[in-house]
Amino acid sequence: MHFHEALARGISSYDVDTVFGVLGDGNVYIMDSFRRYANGRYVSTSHEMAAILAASGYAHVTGRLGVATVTEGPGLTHGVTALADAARARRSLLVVAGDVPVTDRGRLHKISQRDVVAPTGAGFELVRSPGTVLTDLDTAVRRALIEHRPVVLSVPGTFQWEQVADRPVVTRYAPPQAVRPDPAALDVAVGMLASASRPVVLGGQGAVGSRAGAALLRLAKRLGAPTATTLLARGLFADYDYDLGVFGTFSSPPALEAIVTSDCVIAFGASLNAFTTDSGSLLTNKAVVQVDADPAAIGRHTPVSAAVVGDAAAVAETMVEWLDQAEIQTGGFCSDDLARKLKEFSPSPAGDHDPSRRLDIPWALARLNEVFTRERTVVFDGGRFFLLGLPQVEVPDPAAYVHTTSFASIGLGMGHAIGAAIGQPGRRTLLITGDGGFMNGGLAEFVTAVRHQLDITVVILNDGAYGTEIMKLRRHGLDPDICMFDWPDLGPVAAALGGRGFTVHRRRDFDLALEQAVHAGPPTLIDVRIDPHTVSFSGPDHAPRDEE
Ligand SMILES: Cc1ncc(C[n+]2csc(CCOP(=O)(O)OP(=O)(O)O)c2C)c(N)n1
Repeated sequence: MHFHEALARGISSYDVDTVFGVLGDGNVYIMDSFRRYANGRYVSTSHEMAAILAASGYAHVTGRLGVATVTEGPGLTHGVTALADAARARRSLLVVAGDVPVTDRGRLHKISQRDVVAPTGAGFELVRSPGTVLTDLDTAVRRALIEHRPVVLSVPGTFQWEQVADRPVVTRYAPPQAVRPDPAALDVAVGMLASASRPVVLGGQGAVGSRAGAALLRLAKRLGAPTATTLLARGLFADYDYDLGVFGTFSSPPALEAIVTSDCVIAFGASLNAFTTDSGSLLTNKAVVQVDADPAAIGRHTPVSAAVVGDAAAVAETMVEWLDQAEIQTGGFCSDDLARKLKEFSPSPAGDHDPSRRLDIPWALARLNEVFTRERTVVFDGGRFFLLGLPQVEVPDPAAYVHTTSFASIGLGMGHAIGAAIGQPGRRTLLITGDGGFMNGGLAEFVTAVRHQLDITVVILNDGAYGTEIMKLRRHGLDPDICMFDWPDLGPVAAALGGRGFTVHRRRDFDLALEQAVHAGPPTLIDVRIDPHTVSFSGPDHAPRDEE
């Protein structure tokens, strides 16, 4: 068979039924074969950045390998930001990148793909010859799954129409195993838990990945400890009365109070970075036990008192067994008072409900949180509104929150939302974005959402400004004029693009738009007009103080 057919069939043999991409010389035959011979779904986006982001969002909500394809030269360079974001978010992606024929020296698209990929943090593999295509593909897939990052498979155009033998794929990928802890390391850690009187169990992304939520909760209950999560593991313990929510710079006041008075933190699959520890200050004067399947994660950001290398669920279960066997008495931190404070706290500010008032971010997000169905995937773009609004919008579980700012870029929300909507069609996808982020990377991909009729609702918190930059200029007493924009009304724009669109200025209009948005239909955009001068420009400063 032709090389492009062998590669397409090979990709599909990894249980891949959906590929996101933008086509060109370097990949059009491969994707044609993917549809023709492998019965695959090819989802075209407007821009390569969105194709890779969509694969990333898809990988996050499904837990499967995400796959994207780009063509030679600018096809790959357009995807660089998305590769950097997905690498930092630790998403397992295969990115099939067509390259120019090696014989074609003068080709305009020519660029060293390996050098383009290197600084993004993604991996790189080359198809070395037509005969090694399936081995090279397997290496790329295996690395993406094991290394939890995108791997770009560069496919020289010279091979496209060569004949290759029809062979089955032989994979060298071994699914992850629950690594049991070293008894000596466990002994030290359990000793610390046994002597703690106010421990907190903290779950991070690593605990989500190993499906350890239930085991961690059993340990927390055995210890009489509250739970907490990193930002990326939000919702891991959502139904527990003593769940503090996010541990770190996004903690609520009652959660912070509990964290500050705790004497021991046991972290599972959490890197303990500066956001989680508030630059280390939340761990002062506490015993810190870090559990991680990856030895390289231990102590990466902060010194710890005890370390256990192993699978989160396996370690938590063994800890409970040992505490039981030694008949260790624990408890006391989970009081009725703590449960009450956590329950009574609401991130939404109290206020009047006058429907004729102009819209502001806290009110709009509180309303959205209340009205928009709970069966939702929440995607936040980046900007000042993210810092103000993230705690207000609840997520049912960690897979239902797609983080898009691992590279601190604005404009990556819409691409992620597309992949999330395709990966979890039974859950409605809610994208919350600023106007700056939406114009940066969203508008062209709203068209993609319409073309594929995706169930996405986009809420634009539109203050007609780069709010984040306004804050910065104002701090120095400078005129924020250069950060102000006069965008057109985006509601009618969305309607012209084939979606449902609303531009709303007052609370009552937002309610009317939401009433329609809660019913499934074409992709919906609500352009929420916020008066920039009503937003607090002093906003929370969530940047870690001690960035590396
Ligand atoms: C790709 C990229 N360009 C520029 C920035 C700098 N930046 C950070 S926040 C921000 C403003 C975003 O504006 P908007 O989406 O309207 O959100 P707001 O801050 O107003 O809430 C900008 C330009 C960035 N982080 N990423």
